[in-house]
Amino acid sequence: MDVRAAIAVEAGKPLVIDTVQLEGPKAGEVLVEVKATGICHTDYFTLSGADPEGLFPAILGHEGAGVVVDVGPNVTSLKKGDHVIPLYTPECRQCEYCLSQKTNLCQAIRVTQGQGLMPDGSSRFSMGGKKVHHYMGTSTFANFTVVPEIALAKVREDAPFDKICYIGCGVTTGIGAVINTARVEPGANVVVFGLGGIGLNVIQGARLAGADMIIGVDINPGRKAIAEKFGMTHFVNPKEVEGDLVPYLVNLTKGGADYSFECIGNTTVMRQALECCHKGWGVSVIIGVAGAGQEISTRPFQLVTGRVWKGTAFGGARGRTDVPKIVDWYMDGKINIDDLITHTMPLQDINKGFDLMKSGSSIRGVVVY
Ligand code: NAD
Ligand code: DAO
Ligand code: ZN
Repeated sequence: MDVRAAIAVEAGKPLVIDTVQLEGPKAGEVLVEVKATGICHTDYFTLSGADPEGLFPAILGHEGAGVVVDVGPNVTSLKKGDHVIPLYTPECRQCEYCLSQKTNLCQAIRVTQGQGLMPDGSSRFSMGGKKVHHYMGTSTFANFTVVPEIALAKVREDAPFDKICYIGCGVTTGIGAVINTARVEPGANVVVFGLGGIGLNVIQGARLAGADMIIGVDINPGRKAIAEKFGMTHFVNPKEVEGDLVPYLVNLTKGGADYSFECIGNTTVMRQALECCHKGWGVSVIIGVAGAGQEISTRPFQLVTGRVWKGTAFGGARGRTDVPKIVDWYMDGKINIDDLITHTMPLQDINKGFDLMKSGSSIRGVVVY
C-alpha cells in the first residue's frame, strides 16, 4: 500500500515528505494506522548523524499511538481495532532477559531491530523499489507502519492518541527512571540535569515518589516555570553559578543528592551528575544518549566512596505490562501530559517541529495524522 511518510534520506538533511510503499504484515507482525507521534531528541540525534547505529534512508519516529488495521499469521494478542502504542523496547516474555525479571531489555528481536529490519531480516518499507529502513522497530513518522506483535502495548480506547503517544517514550522514560531504575523513596533529595521532554517527566516522577527537594538544572531559564508546575522546588542555571557547579549543588542539598538524573546526553554533565551525589549512597542515573565515540570519566574514588552510577533505557519499563498502566495514570489525572505537549502539527510541518525542539521553544511537538 502507499503511505505518507517523513523520510530520513541522509544524515544532516531535513526529512522529505513523500509517498512510500508498505508491505502488509508477515507472521507475528501487525499493521498499525499511526494517529499521532511525538518528536523526541533521539530522532534528531539519529537524523543528525551522531547516532553510531543510524541507517539511511529510514522512516524515523518512535513515540507513536494508533489503531491496529490488520494482523499477520500467528498474532494472538491483538486484533483489528485495538488501540496500541509501539514499543522500541519490546517485551516477548520468553527470552532469557525477559524471564530474568532483572531488566527490561528484551533481546528477542534486538539484532534485526538494530539493522533497521523486521525480525525476518527484511524491510516492509520501500520507495521506487529500493529498501527503506525501519527505525527502532517502530517507524512512526508514517501514517501506517508494521510492527512486531511483541513491540505493541494494547491500551484503553478512550485515551487520546495525540497525548498518549508521548507515553511511547518521554513520559515512560522519565517517570520510569525514577520509579523503576532509581527507586526514589519519599523524602529524598533529587537533582535533575536537563529540563526537556525527558527531564520534566523525571521531575513529575520525583514528585509522585514523594521526593522532598527536587532541584532542576538547565541552561535555558525558560524551563523554570514549567518545571515548577511539575514539582521542581529549586532551579539552578549553571551559567549563573559562580565557581564550580558540583560544590554548589552539594551545598544546596546539604551533603549531596540522594539521586541525580542526566537528561541531556552531555558527558561533562554526566560527571557532574555523579559527583554531586551524596557520599556513601548517592545514585546517579544516566538517561541522555551521548554522541558516537564519546566516553564518561570520573575518579574511581567517587565510586569507592559509595556513589553509584547507573543507566536506564525506556525507564526500565516492560512495555506491554507497564505502558497500559501509565495510560491509566494519565486518564485518572495522576500524571500531567497535556502541559508538556506545546506544539501539534501535520506531518507536512515535521521539520518545523525539529526546529522548535532544537531552538528550545518546544517541550514536545506532536505530529497528528
Ligand atoms: P530536550 O532537547 O527536550 O532537552 C534537553 C534539555 O537539556 C534542554 O532543556 C536543554 O536546555 C538542556 N541542556 C542542554 N545542555 C545543557 C547543559 N550543559 N546543562 C544543563 N542543561 C542543558 O531532550 P529530551 O527529549 O528531553 O532528551 C534528553 C536526552 O535523553 C537525549 O539525549 C535523548 O536522546 C535521551 N533519551 C534517552 C532515553 C532512554 O531511554 N535512555 C529515552 C529518550 C530520550
Ligand atoms: O541493546 O538491548 C539493547 C537495547 C538498546 C536500545 C535501548 C534504547 C536506549 C535508549 C535510546 C533512546 C530511546 C529513544
Ligand atoms: Zn524478551
